[in-house]
Amino acid sequence: MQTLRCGRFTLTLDRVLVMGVINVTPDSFSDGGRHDTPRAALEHAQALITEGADLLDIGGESTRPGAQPVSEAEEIRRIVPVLDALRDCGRPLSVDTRRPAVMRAALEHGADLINDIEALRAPGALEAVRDSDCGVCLMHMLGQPGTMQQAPHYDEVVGEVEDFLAARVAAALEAGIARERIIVDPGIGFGKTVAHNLMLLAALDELVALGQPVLIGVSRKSMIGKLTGRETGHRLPGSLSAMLAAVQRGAAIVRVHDVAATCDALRVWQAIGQAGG
Ligand code: HH2
Repeated sequence: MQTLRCGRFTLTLDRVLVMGVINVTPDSFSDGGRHDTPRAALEHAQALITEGADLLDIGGESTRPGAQPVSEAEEIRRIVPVLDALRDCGRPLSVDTRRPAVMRAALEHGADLINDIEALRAPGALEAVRDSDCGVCLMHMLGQPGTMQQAPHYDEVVGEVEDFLAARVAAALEAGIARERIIVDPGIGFGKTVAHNLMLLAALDELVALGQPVLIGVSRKSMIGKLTGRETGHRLPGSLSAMLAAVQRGAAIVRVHDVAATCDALRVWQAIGQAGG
C-alpha cells in the first residue's frame, strides 16, 4: 500500500484523501476574506475536520487568475498565527506557498506539507524543504498567476505536463527529498484553457503512471463555471462531478472547499467500487 510521508504524519493512501482549503486571504476567488483571522481560521478548520477533512491546506496568497502577489512578510504574517492555532488539531497542516522564506517559517511553525504551485522552482525552494520531513506537492503552472490565463498554449498538453512533473520529481529526488514525500498535481486552471483542463482530467491515468500520488484541485474553479454557467457559490455539483472523474482515473488526494459534500460523494463512489469486488 502506497504511503505518503507528511511531517508528523504518515498517510496511507488506501482511500481518497480530502484536503480542506483554508484561505487566509482577503481576495481568494471563492472564499476570500472569510477566514482571515486566526480565530476564524481555527473555527473553519474545526468545521472542516468535523465534515471529514484528512488534511488542511492553508493559503496566505491568492493565486486566482489576475491576482496580485503579496509581500513575503505579509504572507508569513497571515500564515504563522493560523499554523500556531491549528498545530494540535490532529490533521496534517499543508501550507500553500511558493516562497522559500514562507516555507521555512511554515516548517518552523509545524507545517507538515508544502504545497507549491511553482513545484519548488523558486531559487532556494528545494533547499528550504529538503532537510525537514514534510510532504511536498509539486504542481504544474504555465506562466504566472497574474497573466497565466492570457492565451495559454501547448502543442500537446498532457505530454508537456507529464514531462514537467517528471522533471520536477527528478529535481526533488536529486535534492535529497525522498520519493515517499512527493505528490504531483497537473494544476487545473493554472495557465490552461477549459479544453486543456478537460484533456488533463480525461488522461489523468497517464500522470498517475508517474508513480507519485496525484492531487487534484477543481473545486469551484472557473472551468466549472464555464461548463455550467454558474457563479462561484453555485458550482458544487459541477465540482463533485469533476472530482469523481479524477478519482475514477486514480487521483489520490482532492483539494476542496466543500468537504462534507465531497466526503458524501466519495463514500457512495467507494461503496460502488467495493461492491464490484
Ligand atoms: N488551486 C488553488 C490554489 N492552490 N494547490 C494545488 N496543489 N492544486 C490546486 O489546484 C490549487 C492549489 C486555487 O484555488 P483557491 O485556493 O480556492 O483560490 P485562491 O488561489 O484564489 O486562494
